[in-house]
Amino acid sequence: MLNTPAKKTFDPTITISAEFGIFGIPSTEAESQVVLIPVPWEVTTSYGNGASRGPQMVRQASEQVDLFDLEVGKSYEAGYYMRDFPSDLYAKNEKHKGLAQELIGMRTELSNDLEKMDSLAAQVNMACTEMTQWVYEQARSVLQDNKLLGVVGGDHSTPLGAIQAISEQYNGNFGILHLDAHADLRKSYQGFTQSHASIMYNVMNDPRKPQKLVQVGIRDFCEEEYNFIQSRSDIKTFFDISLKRRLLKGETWEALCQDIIKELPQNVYISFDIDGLDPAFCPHTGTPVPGGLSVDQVFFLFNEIYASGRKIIAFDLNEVSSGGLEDSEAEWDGNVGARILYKLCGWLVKCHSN
Ligand SMILES: [Mn+2]
Repeated sequence: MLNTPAKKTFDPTITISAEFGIFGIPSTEAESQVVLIPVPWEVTTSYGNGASRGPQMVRQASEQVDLFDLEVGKSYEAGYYMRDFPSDLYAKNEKHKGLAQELIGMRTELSNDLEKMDSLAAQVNMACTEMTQWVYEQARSVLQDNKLLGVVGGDHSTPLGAIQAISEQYNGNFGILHLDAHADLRKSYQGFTQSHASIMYNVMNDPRKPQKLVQVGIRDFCEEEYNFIQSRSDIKTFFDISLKRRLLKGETWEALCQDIIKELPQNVYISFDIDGLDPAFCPHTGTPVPGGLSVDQVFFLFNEIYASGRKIIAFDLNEVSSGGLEDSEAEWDGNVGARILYKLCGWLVKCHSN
């Protein structure tokens, strides 16, 4: 049994490590039921910078979240723990992001040094594959310890290894609830096969794919992605425009949530790209798109998933970003991210109680 710790003052100068815990909960990994893996990675980020700062921003802002919560109750007593910041992975991210930027620059300038461009692409794709393997191994170790898993990115390419590990654990008997502005179903993006814009294409073409991919909030996608959605009976997309039209005509969000939940199997993995929200809640995320979900709508949806008797089995939260500013200048993004992370942890624990 843990006591509610006193709130700490926000200090952006503090270098945060695992000894500070998350949400101010002073439990060790061994004492915690939920283990979070930070993945500071944004190698293929195409537009805004700073998604690799996500784990630090969320951890820092988590100190301000009150543990008392009317929906998830005292789930936190199960203990939440974020693993230590992986400095080696962050260094690898910095190096390969540089190479990716160089390649994008050469493409833009229509360079004809094809050998160099091939070499850069190969190095970037290899680093991304190694990142996925690292996340897979981290996720496996959490699951083998009989703990509950959450991934905190990083850009949206980060959870692939975690989804593979979860799929093995559940023999493929699970669905993904994918909250995002983007369909993320591109075969590759800017020449990168493991791009943030390809995560769900990679997930759905993996032998360890889920039974169903249910996308919500999608409002930025290309024709190829739209056709891919239409061609697959195991993908159901609730486009933002369709949801908004129904709401504006007077349907309730509750009715829409029931339609979304009906598409999900019993076991639900949540992949939450913060840009699925209205950009007012994530102004510094890498690829913001107007429209989107409110925090209230998302929290309501989580509640309804639980009420339906479905089981949230793991999650990722990604694309919380500093936008390339100092972390402290994007404090709001971290604040919203931390509150979402808190609910995800809480519902995860509630779904595994009894
Ligand atoms: Mn995404």
